[in-house]
Parts: sequence; structure tokens; C-alpha cells
Amino acid sequence: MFVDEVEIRVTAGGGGNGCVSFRREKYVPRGGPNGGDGGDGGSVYVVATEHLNTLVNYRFHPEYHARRGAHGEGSNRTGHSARDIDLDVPVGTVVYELAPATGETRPLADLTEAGSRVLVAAGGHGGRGNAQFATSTNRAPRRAEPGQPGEARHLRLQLRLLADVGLVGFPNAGKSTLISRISAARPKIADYPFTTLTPHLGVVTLDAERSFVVADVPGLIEGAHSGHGLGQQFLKHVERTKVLVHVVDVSEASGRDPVEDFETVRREIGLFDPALLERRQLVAANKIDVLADRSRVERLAEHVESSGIPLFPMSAVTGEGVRALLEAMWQRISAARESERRAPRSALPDAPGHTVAE
Ligand SMILES: Nc1nc2c(ncn2[C@@H]2O[C@H](COP(=O)(O)OP(=O)(O)OP(=O)(O)O)[C@@H](O)[C@H]2O)c(=O)[nH]1
Ligand SMILES: [Mg+2]
Repeated sequence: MFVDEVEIRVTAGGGGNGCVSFRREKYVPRGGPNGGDGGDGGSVYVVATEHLNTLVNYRFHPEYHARRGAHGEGSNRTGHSARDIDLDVPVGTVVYELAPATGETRPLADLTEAGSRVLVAAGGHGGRGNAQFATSTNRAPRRAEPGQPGEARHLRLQLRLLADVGLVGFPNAGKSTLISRISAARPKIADYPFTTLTPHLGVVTLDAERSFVVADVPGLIEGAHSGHGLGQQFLKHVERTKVLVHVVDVSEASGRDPVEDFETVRREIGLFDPALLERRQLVAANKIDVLADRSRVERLAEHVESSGIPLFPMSAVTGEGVRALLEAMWQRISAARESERRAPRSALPDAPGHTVAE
């Protein structure tokens, strides 16, 4: 099951208490204080790993507690510190602190690299034992500290896939067919809308030096931004892409007008997040193998090229035109990588998901 958003509660362990104790030995009438310190409580961390691609585990286990530190003991024995807990999440997970009362969120970390690790709840320090309080004027202190409590937090974890290219378009346009042709990804393909229910990633390898990741997201329809169909909830997965490819079914079989299809999808994307429309975009005019009336492509080409978006006629089934599309994707990706090197994007996404435009 693909789950890309969960809420969990994490509680770090408290520190162990410091101990009050005095040496008691035969022939040593007044032994000094020897109460040891408490051990530190366990902390909770969130760690990105390449071995996961969903947050589904957290749907079923939303609570995590690290253990408390052991109390200090006599004979200057320090209590054991408790072990930290690492919560593994897929690379691309954004961690937010959630204020349950108000529903407000604050970003804590964006884990875009395998191995990135963020502290989400710090364990409490152990208290000092009475041995630490001895002074020249107070040689038998009866004082020790309690352990500090561990931090507790509500978190929202949101996975945003890391892909260079996002395939967007109407249901049935051929997005999954295209990703199956250009990568090893094998999402289900069928002649009905909403075949793809969750996003899929595929790695495209052009040659030894050039490869990139493509995301196939579920189809969008009119009203997707306000919850129609499936698409909108998955648009967060194209937020990180550098290039959007509009897959448009230009054949007569769609029963629709390709220009209108393109405009509908573009509108939905803009309503979800206007910044997405500033991405580099391409149009894949798909299913030309079954196209009778070439003017359908020509009209679409004129329409999109007037707003500076190039169009590539192709067939995901026969492979015609696919190579040219891939080269164009690569060109835009490398241009985007280059401009990011010069001006890196801000570190943290500000809000989980997006408020729907009125
Ligand atoms: N003739 C022809 N059929 C195609 C082409 N590309 C896709 N199809 C067919 O169109 C139908 C839908 O293809 P999918 O790849 O499942 O479409 P999708 O865009 O992933 O659809 P959703 O997952 O529902 O959003 C399938 O029957 C495909 O075989 C093409 O280039 N030519
Ligand atoms: Mg599909």
C-alpha cells in the first residue's frame, strides 16, 4: 500500500534520577557521598533510507516511545543511558511538527538524501547524584537531581517523491504506457480511466552518463484541485520535479479536444500551485499511431508553442517519437540542474500540502 502522509507521536525517554547514597564500610566511620548520576533518556530520530518507498508502517503504528535512562546507584554507579530510536522513512520525506490543538505545522526537516537524520524528540538528561554536590563546606550532601523529562512531539510526515520529470495528463492518456516503455517501471496499463492509483517512479537511462527519474502520477480531471478524481492529492509528488510533461491523447479515440484537455490539466495544476506552471514544460502528443486527422496535432502544437512549450508527436505503443522526447527532457533537466547549482532553492518547503485556491 502506498501511503504518503501520516501523523505520529514521538516521546523521548526521561533521564534517570541521580542517587543519594553514602559509603558504608567497616572501619570507615563517615564515608563520603557516592550516589551516581542518572543515565540519559533515549532520543527519537527520523532517518531517510532508500529501502522504503511508502510511509505505510506508520499508518498502523503511530506511537513511538524511547526508554528512560536508568537511575543512578550507590558506589558512584551511573545509570545506563537508554538507546535512541531511529524511525526509518523513505528519501523525500518532509517532517513537520504539528500543534494538535490548532492544526498548525512547522517544518523541521526535508530528508532528501539517504542517511539524513533529524532529531525529533530529545531524551532528558540524567540527574546528578549526590556525589557531585559535595563541597568543602558540605561533605555529606543529601541532594540529588531528578532526571529531566524527554521531549514529546506530534509529527506529520509527508512523502514527496524525488523525480526529475513528472508525467501529467488526463486519465487514459498513456502516461503509464510511456513510463513502461522508457524505464523498468511497470505500473498497470489498461483502457479505462484511473488505472494508476498511486505514483510510480522509473529511471530512464539514455547512456552511461545521462539518466534521470520520471514519475507517473494518477490522471487529473477537471476539478482535481478541489478533490475530484484522484489527481490532486498526488500533485505534491510533482512539486520537486524540474520538468513537467503533459501527456495528451491526440487521437480521435479520446472523444475530446486535445487543446481543451491540455488547458484543463494546466488549469488544475495552476490551481494546486501556480509555481508549478513556472517549471519547464513539454507536451507529448500521444497515440499518433491511431490518429487519422493530423490537424488535431497541428492545432495543439500551434496552441502550446504560442506559450513557448514545445510539442513532440509520439506513440508510447510503437515507440515513434519517444527518443526525441527523452532528449528534450534531458536537455531541460540539465538546464534546471545547472541553474539550481547557481541559485539553490530554499531549504524547507513551507507548508504540508497546499490550501486549495478559492
Ligand atoms: N494506440 C495507442 N494506444 C495507447 C498509446 N499509449 C497508451 N495507449 C493505450 O491507452 C490506454 C491507457 O493507457 P495508460 O498508459 O494506462 O494510460 P494512463 O495515462 O496511465 O491512464 P491512468 O492511469 O488511468 O491515468 C491503454 O489501453 C493503452 O494501451 C499509444 O501511443 N497508442
Ligand atoms: Mg496510468
